[in-house]
Amino acid sequence: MSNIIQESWSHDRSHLKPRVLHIGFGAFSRAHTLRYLDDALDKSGGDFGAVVARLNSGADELSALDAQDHEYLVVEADDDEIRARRIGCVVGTINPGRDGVDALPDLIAAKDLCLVTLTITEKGYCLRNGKLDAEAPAISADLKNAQTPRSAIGVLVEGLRRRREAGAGGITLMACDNLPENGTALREAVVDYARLLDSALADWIGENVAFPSTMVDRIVPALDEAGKALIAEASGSSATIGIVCEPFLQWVIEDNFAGERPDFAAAGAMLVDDVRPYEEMKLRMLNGSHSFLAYLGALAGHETISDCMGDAVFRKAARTLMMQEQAPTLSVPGDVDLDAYADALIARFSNSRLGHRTQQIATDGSQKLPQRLLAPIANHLERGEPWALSALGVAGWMAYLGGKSEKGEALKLSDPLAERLAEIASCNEGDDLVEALLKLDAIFPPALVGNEAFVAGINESYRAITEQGVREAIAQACAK
Ligand code: NAI
Ligand code: CS2
Repeated sequence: MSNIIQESWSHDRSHLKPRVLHIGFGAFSRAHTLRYLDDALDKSGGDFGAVVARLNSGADELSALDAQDHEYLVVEADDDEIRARRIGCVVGTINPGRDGVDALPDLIAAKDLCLVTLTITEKGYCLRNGKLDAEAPAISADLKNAQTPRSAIGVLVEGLRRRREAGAGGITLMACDNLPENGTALREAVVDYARLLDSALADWIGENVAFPSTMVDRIVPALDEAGKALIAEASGSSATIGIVCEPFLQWVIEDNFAGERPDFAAAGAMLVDDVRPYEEMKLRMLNGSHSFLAYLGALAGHETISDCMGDAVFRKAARTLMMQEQAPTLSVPGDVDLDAYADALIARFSNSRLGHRTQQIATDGSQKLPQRLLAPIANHLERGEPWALSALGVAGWMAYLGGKSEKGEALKLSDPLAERLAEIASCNEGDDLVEALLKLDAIFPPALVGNEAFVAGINESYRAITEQGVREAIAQACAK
């Protein structure tokens, strides 16, 4: 039996009102966004209770949370220590299937609501090359039924329409997903969508709604059986709702709000004028390395990120990728030590309590590759610097689409473009496969694909993986 340190909120729950709405109550927000909110209430007070929502699924779990008076447990674990923290900032739940399609837009229109936070995954923003994809099925369906929306963007805009009509004033919509300039991306999606319906509404949003960008960080794997057992052990009940995550957490928020907000700074969040340097550092060094390890690790038969860290070839490659191919593309504030950051990432990746599956991180590659691996490659091509490991990461994604590890295990493909990707992977091999995938301009910017060195580099890496095997290909790329 582990020695689990027990902690709980200390704020007065009876003061809380529905002031914050979180859309996308999945693994991450429980351990990060709401964890910060709970801590902000402890440190600084306020009446900022959160209503948590899921759009399309999860009604049963939300009802179970209602039955537990909205309390849940965050278990922060590494190989040295386990802390179980009870969270008390949630005051309600919404699921449109359970509560009706008006529940979310009506809450967004409520005068007391001052902040909407979102963790709806990269694909939830329905973007194509940084702009709203008006042809995405969820968006085109909502544009035809704007007052009964199902997509996140449709719900937000319908809520803002009602808010404007109610004269309830401005509000802040805060994206907390791993997208570059996520606030700008959310604003583009919301304003573009609104403009297709009503240009006066789009103008009102432009003037009254704030969209701060954020860099969010905490490794929170999907809950597995070991995690459930840990939560049961920490709480004494197998019914307790909870999540397991690493101890580390970080939040950098653009200081751009439309009105009141919880005192996130009191809980340790950094409020800054420009999030981009922090976000690029995290998206490239952490997430870029994660994706590299996910595709190549899964191909080599490694089940988790900590398994990859236990393999000297992968461990060395991750550190080399971070410092030789990702750090040189960054421009960070003077007090940020990238060497120390890389060391900390390797230690975080080595946390064997998390069981963070390579195949989980491998999901939605079409949404992740551009910011994680392709942007730094473009930077290297411009500067004439080496990018062999980044190339191997991209080629690893291509090889992963084949659906089998080197040990013959099935590799799951989960991606909004899955059908198209699987079709390409089943009809092509070798250079033809690479060529067919590079034609997907929703992933690969034409300027990059028009660069001969890029195409040659990806081809060479793909051949290295298929001819020499993943580990040998990595070892050779590290030596370049
Ligand atoms: P999850 O799978 O537990 O939850 C995903 C949430 O997004 C669910 O509430 C789901 O209903 C919603 N969702 C999925 N597709 C959607 C769509 N098309 N439209 C609207 N909502 C949709 O995943 P988790 O771990 O909570 O991660 C969610 C996002 O949070 C990630 O994609 C990432 O951008 C961000 N994040 C996650 C971290 C992690 O370690 N888990 C760390 C940092 C950021
Ligand atoms: C991961 C991230 O699933 C993924 O793609 O790279 O969710 C990662 O765990 C977080 O960004 C860590 O903050």
